[in-house]
Amino acid sequence: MLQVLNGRNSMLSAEKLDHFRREGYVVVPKVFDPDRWLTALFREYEGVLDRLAKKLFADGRISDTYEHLSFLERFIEVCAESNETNGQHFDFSLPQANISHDTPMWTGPAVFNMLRCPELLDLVEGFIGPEIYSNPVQHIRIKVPESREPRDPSTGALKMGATNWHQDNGVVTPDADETQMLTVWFPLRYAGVEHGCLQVVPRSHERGLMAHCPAGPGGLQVPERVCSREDAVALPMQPGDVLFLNKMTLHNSLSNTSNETRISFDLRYNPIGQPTGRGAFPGFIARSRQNPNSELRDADEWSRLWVEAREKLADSAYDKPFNRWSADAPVCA
Ligand SMILES: O=C(O)CCC(=O)C(=O)O
Ligand SMILES: [Fe+2]
Repeated sequence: MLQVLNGRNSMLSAEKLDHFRREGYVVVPKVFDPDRWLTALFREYEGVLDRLAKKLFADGRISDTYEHLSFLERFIEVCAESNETNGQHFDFSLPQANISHDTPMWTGPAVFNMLRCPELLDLVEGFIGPEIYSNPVQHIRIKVPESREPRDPSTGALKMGATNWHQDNGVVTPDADETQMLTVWFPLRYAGVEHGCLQVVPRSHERGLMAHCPAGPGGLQVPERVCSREDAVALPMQPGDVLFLNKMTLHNSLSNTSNETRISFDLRYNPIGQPTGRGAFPGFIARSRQNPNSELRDADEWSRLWVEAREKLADSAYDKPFNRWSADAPVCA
């Protein structure tokens, strides 16, 4: 049985919605046409990487610009040789600390279009209703094979590595605890178990917010004794497939043991008017049936909002915490 939204045949069947409610997550296959939507994205990212490689080469950080390689292979070589993860150059968000006027980011039109992809929003509408705000807790994650991944020269630790076990409600500020935040994750290339796809603990969303402990560079982790991951399910996905996650569902990613780069988007949406949990960053109205004119349709304006946020944060020595957790909590000992 299909729910018909906006005259379009949404792929959110009653069965899928039911799975989401019961299990705390659902993967919907073939939501959007990967050729149409992802080609435009890769074109932008190729430009970003080309400029980055040329700059690193000019600065003597790499011995070759690796122009002859495809985007994902070139990215591996540039990261391995520069010993930098370089992810911030591609991200459509800012870091949570040390923001300066020239902190890199990429808020190009193809990214903005992806955030507003009608096929995607049709499904989002099935979960949170037709008044949809694009929450600024969002990232592109480009994870090179661990065998080539940059490491901290003093500790030898991977600079990025697998994502720790967490709930997305745990990574936002408490003002968003009542927000109906929906996580939307999708790969831009096939993400199998060997590439480090996502894993979820089914039904963990019923357990409420769990204690998180600071772990790794800027990361958070729910300790094993707080919630077992024995029942975790790995979710290999094809480009065009989309995972929807409840904000309380415990999840992580596997390590990338393959020799290919894992590349994904994680986005969040919430009903218009609810706190995003990252108030220093700009969101926008992605869809409003009540007031269509309030929708942001201008990619340049979106990009300008991010630049404005960066200027403000760089100027203000922003020192408010981005999450509520402390390493001193007894549960983290
Ligand atoms: O892509 C990853 O490795 C982690 C993504 C994640 O935690 C999320 O989308 O909420
Ligand atoms: Fe997450």
